[in-house]
Amino acid sequence: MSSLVVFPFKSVEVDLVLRNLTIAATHHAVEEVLGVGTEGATTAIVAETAGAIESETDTRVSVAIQERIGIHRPGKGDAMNTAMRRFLDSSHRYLHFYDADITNFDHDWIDAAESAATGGFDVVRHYFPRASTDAMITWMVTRPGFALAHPTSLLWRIAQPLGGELLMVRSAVEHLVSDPRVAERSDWGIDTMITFATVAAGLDIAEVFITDGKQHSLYGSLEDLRLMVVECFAAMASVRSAPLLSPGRYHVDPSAPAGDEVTTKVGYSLETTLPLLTDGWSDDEVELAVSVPFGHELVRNRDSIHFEFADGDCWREILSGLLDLADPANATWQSVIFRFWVARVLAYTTTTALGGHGYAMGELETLVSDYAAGAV
Ligand code: GDX
Ligand code: MG
Repeated sequence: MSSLVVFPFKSVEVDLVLRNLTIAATHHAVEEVLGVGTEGATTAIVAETAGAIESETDTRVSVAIQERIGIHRPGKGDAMNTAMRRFLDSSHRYLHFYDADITNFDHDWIDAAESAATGGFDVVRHYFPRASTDAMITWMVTRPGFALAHPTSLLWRIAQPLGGELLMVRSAVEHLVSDPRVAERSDWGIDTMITFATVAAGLDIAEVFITDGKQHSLYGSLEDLRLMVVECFAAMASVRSAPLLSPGRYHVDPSAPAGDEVTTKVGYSLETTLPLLTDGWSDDEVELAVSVPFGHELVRNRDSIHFEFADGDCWREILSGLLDLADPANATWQSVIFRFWVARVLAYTTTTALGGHGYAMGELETLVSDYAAGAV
């Protein structure tokens, strides 16, 4: 009985990575801890200190540079795929992944996952309360997209399909490593693809609730999320017609109301986000945008800011249109989808989100279920 805990890291403060490696290494069930970084100074410094943590904790601690495995942008996906291959070369029983920038990581995260895995689940996913204007890719792209494309599946019910905190048993990792769609996804799309592949294979999935939430670096303008929006959309769109086996066992821990820390948190800066809608339109973008439902509304932003049209009903049609036209390698398509998403996030932030945290979360959940119900 032993576990490998992996932290993919890039642009995270060295001390925070070291802190998290050390916490994982002191857990009784953990036999090995691995940081997977990109080539550069941070990885070199973390690697230099790994030996000291190993002696201090009497647990194997090492650092690897991510291999080039996928075909998309080399990113977090290559790091996770590198780790999954290393895990299969070891004899460990469970593989855990955690983001390296979590500032409130502790043994509870590991305990929660281990206990569900011991209870027989193949995949254990952590979920936690999030600010009503956080998780905007999950709420506006991944869950609604899965609801439209796979309405009778478990996919759209998964609370945090992009979550980087999860445990997988050996057979689940073997399955993922053998799936070319997972191996290819070297970018931010990896989380979407892992969610898809584990659900599609009918594995037994549990979602465990972390009451305190995840504290980590937040964003400035929505511009910080441009790549993630495009890559997560591309991953979701790539499996929109893929077949799924019947679902396995599924358990979700009940959630609890979010504390003040979460409910009062602002997800992003409104001021720096507005120009993303109005500035720099090319003729090609206009042409593509107007071929999508409500595209004429979006291109009005060339004259003045305009996002109120992007309510939940309208978003269903826009998202279906964007799924039909998906062309992820095309820069014009990337820009148009990003602008549509910004409009939707702003429309939601200035209406539903103002109703308070509990109300907004309820509305988002209802909207996703309505999309699924309407698509059956
Ligand atoms: N080795 C490696 N290479 N690590 C990376 C890379 C990369 O190219 N890019 C990011 N990371 C690490 C990063 O240092 C952190 O430990 C983790 O991956 C997540 O990245 P972060 O920048 O903290 O992403 P963020 O925005 O917190 O996103 C997380 O939550 C998203 C979500 O649920 O909304 C992350 O798990 C995303 O995959 C997920 O989409
Ligand atoms: Mg983070």
